[in-house]
Amino acid sequence: MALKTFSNCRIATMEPGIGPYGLIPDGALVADGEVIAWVGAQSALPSACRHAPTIDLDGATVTPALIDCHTHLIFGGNRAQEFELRLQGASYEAIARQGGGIASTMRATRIVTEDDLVGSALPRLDALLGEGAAVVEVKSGYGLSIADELKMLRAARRLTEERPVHIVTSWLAAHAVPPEYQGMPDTYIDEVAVRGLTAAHAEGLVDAVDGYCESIAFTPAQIARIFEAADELGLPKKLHAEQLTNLGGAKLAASFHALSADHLEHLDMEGVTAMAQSGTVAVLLPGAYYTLRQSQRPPVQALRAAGVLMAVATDANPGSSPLFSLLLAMNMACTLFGLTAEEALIGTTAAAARALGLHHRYGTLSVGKRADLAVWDIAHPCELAYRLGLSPLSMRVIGGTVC
Ligand code: DI6
Ligand code: FE
Repeated sequence: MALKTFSNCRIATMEPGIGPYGLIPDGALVADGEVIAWVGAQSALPSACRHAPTIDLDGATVTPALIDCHTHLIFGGNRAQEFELRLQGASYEAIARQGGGIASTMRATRIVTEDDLVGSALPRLDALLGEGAAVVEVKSGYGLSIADELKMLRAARRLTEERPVHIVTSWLAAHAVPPEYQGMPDTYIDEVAVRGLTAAHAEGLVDAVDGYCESIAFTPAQIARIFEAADELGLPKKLHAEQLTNLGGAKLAASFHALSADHLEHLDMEGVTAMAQSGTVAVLLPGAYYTLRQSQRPPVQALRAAGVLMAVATDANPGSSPLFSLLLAMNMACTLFGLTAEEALIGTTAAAARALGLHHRYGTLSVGKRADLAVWDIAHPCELAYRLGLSPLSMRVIGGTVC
């Protein structure tokens, strides 16, 4: 046993059933190697743990390390020029239809190497880790050929060789129709999205399968084909749904028992009910809503009333959400979407873990889960969603080890 005690702290366990934030005001936590062996009131610390090496946290606040459950961290180039065009009045959809948008990042991603993709993603990853993240989901979707999609996911996997982080990969070949398949979206789904999935899965590159169900991307029928392929391989599913229009994507995702449906600004009651019944997590992405200056907000009150778990993520990408701060995403989820500060923290911990199917090991602080901690120089966990542009992180602990 390699016990290590973290003492003298306020612990937001995020465990349900023990009050707001699952808070233990005068707490201690014991890690046995990578796993939590004990957590509770400092006064109740078992005597066997009192002699373990101890890190005195001096009254700091401890939360589960944060989880960004929706990012596009791997990409070439940037789209600052499209930002300027949008400021002059061009719409996101119009830019996409004129060959910009995802197609523009596709061109910039195809011409760079796997090494380049790793190198350019590291500063973005470091921004997330610097605010206490330990798990980051990363999607493909800017290669749009089998070789380039595989290149993206190989680069995503390599991030774990460079930093202490758990990376979850999603196969998002169904993101846009590349120019060589223009007018032939169904052929693209068969020849690239489905065939490439089999190849990527065989190489161990895929943890989940995602799609972009949208008027400027793919229809529910096309998404269903890639989801059927995911089912055959036993892979979990997620979906970009109801962001700009309502195509019934969330309902489709729920019918496949998807882990999550993401965005959801245009979600209707039928979709809410379907998600509640299937236990599909609603991933809210306020960075995209903000960047695209949308006006319709996701139906947070209806989701809450139906008992749909809400996660919050950055959607970090070069076009619709150049946001690399989970704390700011939490603040936006409160200010723009009406989440409570506690819901925002659930959104980047317990709910985010569930949106990735990792809730058995991540997302709350209880015995048997990973000793992945964020230690904050704050007096109460509600402060995490409160400030803009100032990270109070003082320590990150990954698998019981101080980073
Ligand atoms: N996530 C996505 O995948 C798309 N929108 C979103 O919020 C497209 C991202 C992009 O413009 O590159
Ligand atoms: Fe996205």
